[in-house]
Order: sequence, then C-alpha cells, then structure tokens
Amino acid sequence: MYSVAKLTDYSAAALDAAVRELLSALDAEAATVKSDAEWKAFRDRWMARKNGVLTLVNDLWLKAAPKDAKRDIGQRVNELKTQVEQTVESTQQRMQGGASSARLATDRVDITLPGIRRPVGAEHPVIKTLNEIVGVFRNLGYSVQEGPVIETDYYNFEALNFPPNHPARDTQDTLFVAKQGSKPARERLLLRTHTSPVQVRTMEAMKPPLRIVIPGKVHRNDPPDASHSPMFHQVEGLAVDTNITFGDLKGTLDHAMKALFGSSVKTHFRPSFFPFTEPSAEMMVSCFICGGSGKRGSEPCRPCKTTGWIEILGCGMVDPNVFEFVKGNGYDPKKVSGFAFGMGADRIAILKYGVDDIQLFFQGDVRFLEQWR
Ligand code: 2NM
Repeated sequence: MYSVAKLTDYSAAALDAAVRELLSALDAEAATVKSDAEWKAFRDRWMARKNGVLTLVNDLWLKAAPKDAKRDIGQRVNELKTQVEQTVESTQQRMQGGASSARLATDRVDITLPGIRRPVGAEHPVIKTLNEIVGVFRNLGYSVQEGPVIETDYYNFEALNFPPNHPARDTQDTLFVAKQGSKPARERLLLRTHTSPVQVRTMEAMKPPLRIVIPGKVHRNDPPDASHSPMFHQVEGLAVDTNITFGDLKGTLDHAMKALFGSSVKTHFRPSFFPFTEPSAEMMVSCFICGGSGKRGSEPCRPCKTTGWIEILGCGMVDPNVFEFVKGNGYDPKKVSGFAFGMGADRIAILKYGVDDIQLFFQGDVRFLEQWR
C-alpha cells in the first residue's frame, strides 16, 4: 500500500513523479471501495488530521522542504488536497448510487409473470332480471321511475283504494316505522309493501298519457323460508290514456312474456282481486321449464307443479277510485282509463335460473353469486 516518503530531490521532475505516484495510489484505492464502511476507512486514511496521507504530505513534503522550494511545494500540496477531497466525495457518491444499482441488479421485475387480478364482480341475478324486465318495457316506449322505500300510509294504501281496515295494513303483513303514533294515520311511515306508491306519485307529477315501469325493493313482514323473504323486488307498470282497454293489457303483457321467456310461451288470464284494479287478473305463462307438458321425462315438473302453467304476475284495469286521488292532474276517471301490472322479480329470477331457495339471493355467498359473471 502507498505510503508517503520523505522527499530528497526538490526538482520539478522529482516533484511531478511524487505527485503522479500519490494520485495513482489515490485512484487505485478509490476503485477498491465497495461499501460505506470501506469508504469511511478510505476517507480517514487520506484525510484524517492525525496520520492521514494529506497530513503526512504536509509534514514530510512541505514542512521539511528548504525555504526556496516551499512556495512551489505548497502550491502542489494544495492541489493534492483538492484532488483528494474530490476523489473521496465522488467515491461516496458512487457508493450511494451503487446501492440502488445493486438493488436493481437483484430485484428484477419479471414482466412475463401474470398480473395480480382484481376479482371481477357480477351483476346480481335479481338486478339482472329486474333490468331485463325493465328493458322489455323500455323497448315499448315506457319510461322508468323510482321512488322512496320508506313511504306514508297514504301512498302505500289510502290512495290505492285500500279500505281503512284492509288486512294488508295489519302488522302481520306490513313493517311500520316505530313511534309514528302521534301522526295522523295517513302520514305514518312504513316500508312500502309494493312499488305502486311510485305510480301514484308519478301521476301527481306527470299528466296523462303515461307509460311507466317501476323497479325496486319492497318489504313485507313475512318470516323467511325457501320462497319468502321480508325484502324482495317488484317491477310494476302502468299505462294511462284515453281508451286504454283490457285488450291493450293482454296484448302488452303477452308480448312482454314472449320477450322474456321465449316466443313459444303462451299466456292465460284468470280473474282475481286487487283493491286498486277492477277488473283484476292473475296472468299465467305456459311453463318454460317443461314446455307446458307438466313432465320432465318421466319426472313430474316441479316449477309448475305438473300443471304446465306458472303464475307470473297480477294485473288489471286501474280502479276509478285510484284516479279520483289524482284527478286534479288530468286523471278524470270519466276521461282516462289505464291498466297496471306487478310482478316479483325474485320469483322470476328463481324460475329463470332454477334456484331452489330465495334466501340464496340475499346471503351474499360469492360462490353462489359469481355464477352470473
Ligand atoms: C299489481 C297488480 C295489479 C298496480 C296498480 C297500480 C296503480 F297505481 F295504478 F293503481 N299500481 N300497481 C297493480 C295492479 C299492481 O301487482 C301485483
């Protein structure tokens, strides 16, 4: 290893040679530095006040020099000092840069590996069904309306021609918001039991002619089982104009069922009762599971209970008593007529997808839900 020797010859040529020897030792040692610890040792060896190379140069070259050589040597020693400082500093910078280069050399990114995929969600089967039903009516020119899930007794029952003591109002069927006792009956809040309140609200806001569909959540105080859920989904529809007839209802709904379940399904209407329609009907569609035969091979067809028909919705001509509540906005029952219908989207999803328990829709088990991805 390089060590500073006393000078014996103070000629320019001898000084040049001594300086060259020192600088090449400096460069050679700098090149071997490979860590912070080595750099510190390198710095101290060259720059330490006590026994550092520069200090030795100062003592052995400058201080020991004869008077007439001091000027020349002093200048060279200063240059050496600058050079040593620069080399020590550039070596430190190489260490810092080198640390990140070293990391780059080992921490390689393998761009050929597959990426980390974010799990893709799926449209919920009930929402998918809701959207399909709504889509059929949109194609017929119906517009889509939504409204509040928390409703008043007025919109959920009174304006829909439910008599004051109708059993649907019973706490066995309706979920009421607590502590409403101090309000007049019609203002008491409840969870809507059907989406029909939105139809009343829409008739208050928009004049006839009207063609609307309303998808949404509804609640009933039913204990959950394979075919009941206290929360489920409905799509209801309403068409109002002058001269709307039961024939319009039948033609519209027959078309809608063919669009939803396939062009070969048949529809069948049987009399029924709803407070808000007169006459009222239940509509059956021929079973799209067994094709109406009631049998699957030699087994009985369960979805239609071997009848070949599935009850799919309720419908009817809007009762004039309902129009009376919105008469002021152009719905004079002497001038307009309309049909309305309502269906359970969950039940239709169950039939479409062959699901045997409505609870599966609301338990959130990803293994069940991802089947519709
Ligand atoms: C149904 C069945 C029959 C219905 C009637 C009305 C309104 F507001 F126009 F009177 N909305 N929805 C209706 C009629 C709903 O669901 C089974």
